[in-house]
Amino acid sequence: MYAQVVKSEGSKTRDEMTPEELAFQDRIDRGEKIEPKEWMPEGYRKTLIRQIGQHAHSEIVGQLPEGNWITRAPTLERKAILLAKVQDEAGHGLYLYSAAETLGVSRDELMELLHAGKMKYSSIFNYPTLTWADMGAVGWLVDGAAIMNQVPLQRTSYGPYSRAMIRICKEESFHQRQGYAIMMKMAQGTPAQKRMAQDALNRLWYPSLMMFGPSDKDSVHSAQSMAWKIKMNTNDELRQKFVDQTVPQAEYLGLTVPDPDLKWNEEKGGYDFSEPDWSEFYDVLAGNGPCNKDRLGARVKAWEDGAWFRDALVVHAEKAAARRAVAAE
Ligand code: FAQ
Repeated sequence: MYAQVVKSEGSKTRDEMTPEELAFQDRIDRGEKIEPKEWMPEGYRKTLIRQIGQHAHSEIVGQLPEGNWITRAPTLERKAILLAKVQDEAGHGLYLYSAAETLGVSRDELMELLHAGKMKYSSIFNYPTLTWADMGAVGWLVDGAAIMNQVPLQRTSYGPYSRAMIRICKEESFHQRQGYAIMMKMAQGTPAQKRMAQDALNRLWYPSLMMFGPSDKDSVHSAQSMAWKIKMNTNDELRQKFVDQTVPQAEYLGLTVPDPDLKWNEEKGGYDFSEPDWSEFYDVLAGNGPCNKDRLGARVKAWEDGAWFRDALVVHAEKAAARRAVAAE
């Protein structure tokens, strides 16, 4: 199985593997889960920290574009739903930071790397949320893309990551449905509301397609990550599935996907569609998206503002431990 996968940068063929690496690869190929204290190649550990850490950061940075609308939600019910969704994202971040901690990296270390710009978070969160319809489009498209990527990750080879994904996916489906419900309301509303819904789709369509990462020919990590079952599908496979699922949903809403070349291809049983502008993608990754500075600035500020509370928790824990030690004497 491993030999069939295209060799990626830094990956080894079976002939190049040590006996330990071969035994590890065989466990992966048999579908066994790898657990924290077990032996693993250093590259496997590093790749997991990179991907899980990036994913965790995406969840907490991803709170910001929607957090922006909590105080302006149109009804009490919408506000309660949005609040719950944004809180769920914080929870997802925590499951994932905990999964990363089992690989020997602390949450504080990951935060430091994020704040120093040395770790990434999903490009999508560097775009602004300009109208209430964006809350619908984020839930529908962004959570929709997230689910498409994350459902297969429930079967990923690293136990703690796979278990975190099972919980996360349950909540993400609710997120997508609440987004689609907002889109339905807007699309069936006044002409101005329908225009807002269309405008949100126009702005968020291509950034959502970018969430799956560069096209397969430019993906650095896919081959090795798939051999290790850290990733279960290629970026293009998931992007195609997302387009095929989402286009009929847009049609049902009476909205137009902003791609003049979008066309059903009978032969492949899927849509042909235009690629996103990859130069824009790499520019956003380099820190030059419309909101990169705001997003990172907000995270750094939240971290600094919360320092007194983290310190107080440590002091409290130390005092409680000291009291327990005295009581035990
Ligand atoms: N944004 O070789 P590949 C959510 C980087 S869902 C930023 O193909 P890989 C839920 C990539 O890291 C969003 N960077 O990389 C939510 C690598 O750079 P590096 C988060 C990107 O890892 C919804 C380079 O490009 N989900 O937050 C992106 O094999 C609503 C080369 O790319 C996950 O993270 C991008 N879009 O595949 C929250 C899922 N794409 O690290 C709130 C888990 C690529 O070498 C509201 N992650 N890069 O410096 C994955 O499945 C993978 O990491 C991919 C990328 C598919 C994202």
